[in-house]
Amino acid sequence: MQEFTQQKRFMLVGLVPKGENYETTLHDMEELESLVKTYGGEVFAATIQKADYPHRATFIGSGKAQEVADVVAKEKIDIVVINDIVKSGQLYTLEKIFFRSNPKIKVWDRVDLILHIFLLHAHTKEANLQIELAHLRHIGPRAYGMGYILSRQGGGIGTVGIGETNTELMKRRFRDEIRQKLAQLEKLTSERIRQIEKRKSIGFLSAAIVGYTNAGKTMFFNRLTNKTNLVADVLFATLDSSVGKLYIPKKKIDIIVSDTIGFIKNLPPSLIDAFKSTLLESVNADLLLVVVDISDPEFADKIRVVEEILRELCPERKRVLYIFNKIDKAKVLDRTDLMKRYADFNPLFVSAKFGEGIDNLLEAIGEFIT
Ligand SMILES: Nc1nc2c(ncn2[C@@H]2O[C@H](COP(=O)(O)OP(=O)(O)OP(=O)(O)O)[C@@H](O)[C@H]2O)c(=O)[nH]1
Ligand SMILES: [Mg+2]
Repeated sequence: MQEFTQQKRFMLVGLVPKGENYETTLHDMEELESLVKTYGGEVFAATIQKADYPHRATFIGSGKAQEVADVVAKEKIDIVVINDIVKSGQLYTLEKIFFRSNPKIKVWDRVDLILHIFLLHAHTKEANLQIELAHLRHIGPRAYGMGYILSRQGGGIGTVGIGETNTELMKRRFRDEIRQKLAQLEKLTSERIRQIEKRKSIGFLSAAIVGYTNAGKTMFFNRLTNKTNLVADVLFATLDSSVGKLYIPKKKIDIIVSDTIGFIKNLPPSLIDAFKSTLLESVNADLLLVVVDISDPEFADKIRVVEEILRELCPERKRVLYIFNKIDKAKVLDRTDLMKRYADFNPLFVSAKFGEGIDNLLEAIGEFIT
């Protein structure tokens, strides 16, 4: 995969939309910086624009665009990321404006950045296919008519200028490629469904670990199942789903536990849709274990994001346990208050890292899983 050969220099651009406060945008920008680091890049400049509505042609407004162009030249920026979901045409216009500062400049939106990270971290065929599909759909209009085409090698993310090309031909290729990948993915999805059905028919109950990215889901999964899946202080370390067994003393049974891709703010529905195959394990589980990084000052906001995505994924409400993780790291931890605030979700307090609270958790799973 030719994702990056040398560290890229990034500039971030944020927009404070109507009704949102500056503080929230600042936190979002911090998260964007973590995403850039996860990708292996470094941030050399950032700017925030207050705008009630995104500008039609340039999203950030032409004055701001000019200002960014100057910084691109001065700081030798390779990639500008807009912290939002931005239309292809607007990204293209911005690229044209920044071209004079750096002819190789790339302008990405938040989704582009996430997709590039996904591509770096994908290890299974299913994950790769889902990402390629999501990318094709996201870049759709940019894939033809604007001098861009997807790199053919392994369907990777990458763009090669081709000048003037037959737009109709490209559109057809684009549609064929989507159809082909969908067919491949469908095969893998039915295999996954077959496995889930098989486990159900044997009588296995299942619990799915879900939550915001970097909450500690995989570390928690490893602790429960004695596995050694990759745990890392980056966003989206996990992109697949894996399953393991857990013995529940109270019921004297083994249950299936699954770990999967984490959630993040401002995911377009098409991206969630692309990962439906991977997320099947979670959707089909009898119990959801929502892992929350309680040492994160933004945890309440992240719980809201996770709840929103879960509502979309599983409209019929499942049994849920909130697992407040990283209690060893939390500076303030008012258990009584949290128990009250999240009483509907039977909060439990654990440290996946050091094992604290795991016995109580096994008790609770035994009680709630049916
Ligand atoms: N201090 C502390 N750190 C933890 C704990 N659990 C996880 N971590 C750390 O949190 C980081 C993320 O852990 P992961 O298990 O990879 O998190 P995840 O939710 O699977 O993340 P993604 O797969 O990237 O979405 C790692 O650096 C872990 O070492 C905990 O209980 N205490
Ligand atoms: Mg993980």
